[in-house]
Amino acid sequence: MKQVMFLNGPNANLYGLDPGGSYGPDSFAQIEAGCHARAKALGVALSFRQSNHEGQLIDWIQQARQDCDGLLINAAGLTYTSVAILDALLAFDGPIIECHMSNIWRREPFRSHSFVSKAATGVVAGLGLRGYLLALDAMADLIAEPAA
Ligand code: DHK
Repeated sequence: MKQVMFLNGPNANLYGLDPGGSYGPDSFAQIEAGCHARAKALGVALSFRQSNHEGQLIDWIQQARQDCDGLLINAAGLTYTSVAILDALLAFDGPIIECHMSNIWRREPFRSHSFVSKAATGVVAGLGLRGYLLALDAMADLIAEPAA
């Protein structure tokens, strides 16, 4: 079975606590459960993780080099600051999908420059949980074995 890792950065654990805010009503636990259900339906093994710590995220990206066929990442606030996360992503050989709950280009100008995008195969933003599920669909396609 193909393996994918979905990494979530700082403060993603707070999603859903401000339903009127930028990230919508879904809690992090609901997002995680939704992604696991979609991965199961797609026949893909999913490791879904969150950390508030840059070094932990980098360790997981490096681990994915050995364990995973594809990587999805919402680096949250580190998207705009972390050259170290970009460097770790550039060392990953498989497809990478950058995800954001909100439409980052519709928000403050400082959210318009993503280091992660320099390593990403594609980007999904602004669609909340729906976007995470679409990203998993796309990843399953990207890592599928070519038809014999
Ligand atoms: C999540 C965050 O925590 C913010 O720092 C980013 C991203 C946007 C999101 O939309 O999921 O700016």
